[in-house]
Amino acid sequence: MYTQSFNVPDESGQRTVKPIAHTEPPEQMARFDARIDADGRIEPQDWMPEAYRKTLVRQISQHAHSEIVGMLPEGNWISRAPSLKRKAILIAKVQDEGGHGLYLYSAAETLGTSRDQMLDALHTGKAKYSSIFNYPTLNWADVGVIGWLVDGAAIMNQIPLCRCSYGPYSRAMVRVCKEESFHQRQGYEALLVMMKGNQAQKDMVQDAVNRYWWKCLAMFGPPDADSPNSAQGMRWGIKRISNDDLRQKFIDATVPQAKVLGVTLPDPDLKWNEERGHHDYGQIDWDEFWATVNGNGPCNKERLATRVKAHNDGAWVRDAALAHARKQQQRQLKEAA
Ligand code: BYC
Repeated sequence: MYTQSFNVPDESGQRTVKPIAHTEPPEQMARFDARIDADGRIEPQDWMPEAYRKTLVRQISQHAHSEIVGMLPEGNWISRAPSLKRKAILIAKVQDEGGHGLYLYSAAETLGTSRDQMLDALHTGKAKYSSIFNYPTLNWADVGVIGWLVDGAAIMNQIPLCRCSYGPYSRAMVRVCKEESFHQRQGYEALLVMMKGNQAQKDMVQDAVNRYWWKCLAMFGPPDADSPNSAQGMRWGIKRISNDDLRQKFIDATVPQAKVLGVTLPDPDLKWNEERGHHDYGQIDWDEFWATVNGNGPCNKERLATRVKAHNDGAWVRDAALAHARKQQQRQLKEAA
């Protein structure tokens, strides 16, 4: 359904980017710019401007946080999955999200930040994570809809990141996208089965779609005109496709899937525009989005409290792993002496 071969004209290159005020050495800066212009990769040992490093730490750590907070709404359904098969699939999916968090924290660590710093920013509410995980999962169909729409939106956003200019991030994204593709398909398949069931099951799916559709469209971030980080992110080859263009691609890809599934997308303004060659769609509630991003969504407090508790409850595991590593190191030193 989704491929890694998007080839979309990168209009961002034409956008005017204000030069960032910096005191970077001009020669190194020129070499860096030339590599970016040639669509080369920047690796951890390479020189990079401080603002590029900071932007990557911000985006990659927010992405990592989204993965581990994203485990929570679905994790709530592991004990209530309707069959052994669905339970096994859901456990594997939630575990994958934990793995994505680990690749991404590792990628961010190559930029000189520590895992502890990043987690501290998350746990104290300073760091952002995806708005979508601050909404509740009220019924089993929500789990299917998260796979179909949330993971579908995530793949749409993440496939271009496989071509991100920072090597460790782009390589991590290749594997993440492959796994996300499985997640998306399992969600869609679970919903297809429910839509062949009784009326109550069909209603459950429609209810979940109604509650998640608009929130998924907001996942792509604010409109391009209100996106302060886009122009510079595009210039640096971190972002390859703009927030609005990705949102449009997601809508265009999802409408036919909804038809096959037999659900209605809850937007009376959603219709094909022959002239544009895309679907028109209604207004996203950006006030609600910002309230959620700023900590006032329905589940923000619960998500953070659960995350902090999980981290604190896991302290003994980290202590044990460290003690084991120290013991092994001492043994090796003794043997080498
Ligand atoms: N939620 O200038 P903009 C997953 C923030 S994981 C919260 O456009 P940028 C999954 C943005 O950070 C999905 N905040 O920013 C996991 C910025 O604030 P700061 C996560 C948002 O960076 C488990 C401000 O708004 N994916 O799918 O150019 C289970 C202005 O925005 C959101 C990633 O993280 C949002 N939705 O573009 C299932 C992908 N949108 O930092 C599924 C990597 C925007 O200036 N990240 N903000 O304070 C990206 O591609 C980009 O960072 C974004 C935003 C497109 C998200």
